[in-house]
Amino acid sequence: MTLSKIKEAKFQGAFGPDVKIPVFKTPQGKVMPEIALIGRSNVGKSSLINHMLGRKGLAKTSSVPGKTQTVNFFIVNDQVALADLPGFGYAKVPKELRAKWGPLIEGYLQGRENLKLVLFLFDIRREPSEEDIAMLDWLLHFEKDVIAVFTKSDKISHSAHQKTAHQILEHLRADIPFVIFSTNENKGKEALIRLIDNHIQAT
Ligand SMILES: Nc1nc2c(ncn2[C@@H]2O[C@H](COP(=O)(O)OP(=O)(O)OP(=O)(O)O)[C@@H](O)[C@H]2O)c(=O)[nH]1
Ligand SMILES: [Mg+2]
Repeated sequence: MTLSKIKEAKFQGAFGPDVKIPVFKTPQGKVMPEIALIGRSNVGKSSLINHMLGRKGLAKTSSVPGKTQTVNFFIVNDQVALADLPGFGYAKVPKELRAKWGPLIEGYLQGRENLKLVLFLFDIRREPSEEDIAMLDWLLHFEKDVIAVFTKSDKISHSAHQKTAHQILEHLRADIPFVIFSTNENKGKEALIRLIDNHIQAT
C-alpha cells in the first residue's frame, strides 16, 4: 500500500459524539489500518487531506475555526482510512462544541487498535498550546506513533523552517519525525507520503 498512487479516494462517513465509531474493512475482509489527523482548530487538517489526496473540497475546510465537528473518514484505494478529527482549543468555538470535543476524541482514540499513525499538525507560526502538549503527551504515553506536521510554512521565511520546527519540538519535548508542510506552496507532500508509507509498511 502506498499513498503515492491514489486510484480512489472517497468520503466514508461522519460520526458525532453519541455514536459508536465503526472500524472499516478492506474488500478482502481485513481491518483497515487508519491514520488520524489531530491538531488545534484551523491548523489545516482538512486542507492537508484534500492536498494529499489531490481532491479539492473532499474534506470541508473553512477560514472560520471549528469547521469539522465530527470524526470524518476518507478511504484511499479501499486499503487505508484517514480520520479527520475536529480541532481543539479555539476560544471562538462555541462552549457547547468544545465540551463535546473531549469525549468525542477520547471515544475515538481509546482502544482504536487499527490506528497505526497520528499526524499531529502544528501551525509553524505558533507556540504549542497547553492542549497540544497534553494531547501529544497522551498519545506518546499510549505509545501511538506520531509524525509532527508543521503547517502553513508559506507564512514564514524558508530560512526559518528548520530552526522553528526544532524549537517547537524542543518545547514539546518530543523526539518524533516531522515534515514542513504547505498546501499553498505544495511543500512537504512527497516527504510526508514517504514517512507514511515507510510507517505503514513497517507495522
Ligand atoms: N497559508 C496557508 N493557509 C492554509 C494552509 N493550509 C490550510 N490553510 C488555511 O487554513 C484555514 C483552515 O484550514 P482547515 O483545513 O479547515 O483547518 P482544520 O484544521 O481542518 O480546522 P477545523 O476543522 O476547524 O479543526 C483555511 O482557511 C485554509 O485555507 C497552508 O498551508 N497555508
Ligand atoms: Mg477540519
